[in-house]
Amino acid sequence: MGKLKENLAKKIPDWRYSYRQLIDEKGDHVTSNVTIEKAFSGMRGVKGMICDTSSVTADAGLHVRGHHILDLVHIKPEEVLYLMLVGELPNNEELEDLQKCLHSRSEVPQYVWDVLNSMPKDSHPMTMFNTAILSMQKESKFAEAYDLVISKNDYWESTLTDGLNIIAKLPAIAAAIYRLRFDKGERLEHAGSQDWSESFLQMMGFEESEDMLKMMQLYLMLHCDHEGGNVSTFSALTVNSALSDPYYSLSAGLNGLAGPLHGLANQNNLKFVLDIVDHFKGVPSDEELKAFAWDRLNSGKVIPGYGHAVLRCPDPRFTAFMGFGKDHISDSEVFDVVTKLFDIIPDVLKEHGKAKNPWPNVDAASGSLLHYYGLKEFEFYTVLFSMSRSLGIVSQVVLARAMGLPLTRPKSLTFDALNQL
Ligand code: CMX
Repeated sequence: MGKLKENLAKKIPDWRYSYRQLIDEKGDHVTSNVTIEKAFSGMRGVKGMICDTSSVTADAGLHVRGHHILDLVHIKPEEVLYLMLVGELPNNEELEDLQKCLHSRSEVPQYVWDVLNSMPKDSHPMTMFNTAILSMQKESKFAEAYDLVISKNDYWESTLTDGLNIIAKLPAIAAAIYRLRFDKGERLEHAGSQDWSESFLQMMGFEESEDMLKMMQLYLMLHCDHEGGNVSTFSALTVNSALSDPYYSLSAGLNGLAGPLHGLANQNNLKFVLDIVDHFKGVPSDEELKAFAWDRLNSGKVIPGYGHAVLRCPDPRFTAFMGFGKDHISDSEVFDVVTKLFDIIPDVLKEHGKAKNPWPNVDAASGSLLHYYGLKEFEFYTVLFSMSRSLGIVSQVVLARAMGLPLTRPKSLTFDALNQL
């Protein structure tokens, strides 16, 4: 774990001190008022938890450790992992050290392949991915250390070990699922690259392409984190707060990512776009597209890739993908439809009058880039989102253990109790 662990260990004592000091000095400060309406609205806007890896503002979107996401589009997923954990970007030596560390832990136990091979051939790739992670739980160093009654102050170390052990194996696991699930032939072994995204593409069986590698690095970086209250991260943190180890916590969180209102929207968005291309035999006119969107809304379905629980602007991660697409993609009906949807859908949703945020989110553009580079099996897309989101979830559970955050346990009230307030 080398430099990452060394540098994180140096930071933790100061962070612990600052947390303690904040609670001592401002512990009774009110962050939000919780109304009955909030209790019925998924706790929207209730500021009742802490996350230091990233923050999301309604008008500018994601900031990772204070850096706006559009200022980070050049960095690799490994770098964003380091940034989330340590609070600073790694230098070249620290990056190489982390890549080496991940590479050295990347071998996947044979029983994981046996589990995947025994699953029904039409299992969703997300089910396979989360099952593979959970099946490795017996490897947990945290669970082992907990049984040996280590100090609470040291929980973060074995949590970090588990987290990096899992992250290191995700490219091989995801690539194997891709090949198995979509009949791409035998599983491919590591070809030796220490770059997390490159070794993933190699094991998937894609020809070497600098542009595709750049796109994959961007993809796996952009989805890394979105503060602490989103369904996947919040679920993972809740499970981890019971001191369930990172294998349990991560697979629990990623099960939430598999929902159509969350990460699954990326597969649904591309399906929507392909349906449009198919229906109109190409790129429709504005009027045709508008009518198509209204038909979908009138049938009670959401427009996947649009709307957000926190954002009230076009998601900067969408902007990053569109920027990449404009620089690298020509002659793609799919990308043209995605571009046109951005012109049409916000006004349609405004007129529809329900969505609080009519703008595109991260899932509105990502699929069109994957499709362009030949990764057309859209049922696989949420696995890619999961690989990236694992970086943020692991970072957050490591920090939660380092700060000794307690069991998550909000209070619920019965309808009668609320009614009597
Ligand atoms: N299309 C149609 N209706 C939408 C909509 C959309 N894209 N976005 C919101 N609405 C509707 C909601 O379904 C809700 O309707 P009801 O009152 O009938 O239940 C109403 O507008 C109010 O919702 P909201 O407060 O604006 O949005 P929420 O915070 O409840 O939900 C989200 C946010 C993302 C789930 C929602 O916008 C949505 O369903 N979008 C489409 C799915 C999607 O793209 N999800 C991915 C989000 C990013 C991610 O996590 O990956």
